[in-house]
Amino acid sequence: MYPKKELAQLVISACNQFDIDTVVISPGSRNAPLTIGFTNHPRIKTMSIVDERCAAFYALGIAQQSKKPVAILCSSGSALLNYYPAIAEAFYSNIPLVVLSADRPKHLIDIGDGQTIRQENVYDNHVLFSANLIEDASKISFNIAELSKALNLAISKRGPVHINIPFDEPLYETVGELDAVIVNKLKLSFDEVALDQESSKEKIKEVKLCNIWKRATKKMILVGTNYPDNSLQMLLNLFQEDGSVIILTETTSNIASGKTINSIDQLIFPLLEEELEALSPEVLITFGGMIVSKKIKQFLRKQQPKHHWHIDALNSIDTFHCLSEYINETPVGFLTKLAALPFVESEYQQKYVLEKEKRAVKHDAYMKQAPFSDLKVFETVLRSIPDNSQLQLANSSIIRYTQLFDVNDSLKVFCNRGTSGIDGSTSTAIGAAVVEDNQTVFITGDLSFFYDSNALWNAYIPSNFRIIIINNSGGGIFRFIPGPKSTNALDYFETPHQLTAEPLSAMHQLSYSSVCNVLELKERMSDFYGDSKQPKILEVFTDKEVNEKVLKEYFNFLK
Ligand SMILES: Cc1ncc(C[n+]2csc(CCOP(=O)(O)OP(=O)(O)O)c2C)c(N)n1
Repeated sequence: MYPKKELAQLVISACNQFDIDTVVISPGSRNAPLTIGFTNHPRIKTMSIVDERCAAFYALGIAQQSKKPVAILCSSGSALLNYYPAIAEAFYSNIPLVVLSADRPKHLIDIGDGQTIRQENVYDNHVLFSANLIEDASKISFNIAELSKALNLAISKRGPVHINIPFDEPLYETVGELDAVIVNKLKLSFDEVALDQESSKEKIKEVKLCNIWKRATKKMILVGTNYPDNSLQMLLNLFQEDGSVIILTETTSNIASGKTINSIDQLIFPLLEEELEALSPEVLITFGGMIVSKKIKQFLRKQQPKHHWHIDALNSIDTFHCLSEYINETPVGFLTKLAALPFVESEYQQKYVLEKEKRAVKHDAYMKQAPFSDLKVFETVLRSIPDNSQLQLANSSIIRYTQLFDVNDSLKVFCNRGTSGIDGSTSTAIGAAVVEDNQTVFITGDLSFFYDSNALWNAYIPSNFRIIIINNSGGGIFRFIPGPKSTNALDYFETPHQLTAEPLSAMHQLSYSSVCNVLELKERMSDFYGDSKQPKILEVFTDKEVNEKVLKEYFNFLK
């Protein structure tokens, strides 16, 4: 059964043509023609999620892992505005999300019809393209061109696109098959367009850059959010043999630790101004997505390197206000050229490695006697995660605490750092778990968890999915960042509460347990990851005042 509407048939066929095989649908009537068509299409898998904000983050999680575009479909009105947080995240994290919003035809907008808003171009600041289709048989070529442009961009430029689709009533008329004429017309026009394979816009001044690289004795490679990648790992291993190169990574860089500096804050925090100066690079290479560490941003914005080259096949960003070259290539492509150059004698790397070793000794000494607190919980929890799991992290102190530890190299780690929101981490983690063969473990703070609690209103959560909530009765981050505590309005930052996840777990039929000391935690971790009929939640209660004291003491101890 397919919708009778030609426009709906076009959209469905276009998605199929571009190999979109997953559509997450939120209920409504205006989108009925597409709901009917997608749910009946043999090559398209559909899922139903009521809350559009959760639906969009869930789809984002699927696309994050499958690296393929995922479509989300909703009704008209405020429904599509609830997609916006995930669209912004997709925009800044380079995740292909195809937003399909059903609309009323133009003549029914702003005349007092229900569930109607101005939908055209509504996400314009954060999408790669807004296609505004028209339901009119004479506009078929226009609609095909718009669809083609939108879908091409989502795939080639990796990001969100919006396709707004107005439907007049009737909405529920159906036919037995998709119209072969429409499908063929569409196929022919798409064949002509052919996938827009990103052509290198700018030829890099290779010789010049290689000469700078060969001469420099202080070179830093800083990696942001990045997918696990064996070829890249092998290249970075080569650079570790060059004394003039130091590699700085974050947990979300998914690079094995070795000689890299993988706890940037831990390393930088105790350093004095002049020590930092000695460690500042002459050449800085960056690649990957967002960087979490505020300390490295402060450091490199102050001690600006003479040369900053950012490598990215899609976008250029000038995080440290001193970008000198944008290298429009893949990191593996460009680094392969540099790796072929001779190593340069220098003590630069060694200086970093010595600092790293000092911190590691202090870290271990502190952790041995650290009382039960968020910091201690992270040590225990991170050690417990089974090899090869996918680890999804929420914002904000969750990712920051994790960065203080050596995380098992076999884990794949992800966090919504595009916009660093606390509004969709659980939904994203569930989406990511659905397409992950191994177990997915999600660690979240309490505010983030309760914020996105509708994420659990989801019929597809795999039974091996695990949620660990660190419940410190509020936004713990606000006790650490400078500012909130100096005001008389801390409650408005931290937002203290007494909620627990137990009633929610019962409502959504998840297995629940809680702990409030280290012995219980260790004991619970021992059978937490094994097979189970239901996904599990473990809620770890910690004391915010102890957390604050312990983390401050920890950083002072590192000095
Ligand atoms: C949608 C959104 N609203 C507000 C914020 C600002 N914010 C950042 S962290 C945070 C508190 C998070 O608290 P919790 O999830 O309990 O984690 P904790 O800091 O305790 O680890 C808030 C409100 C945000 N990042 N995203």
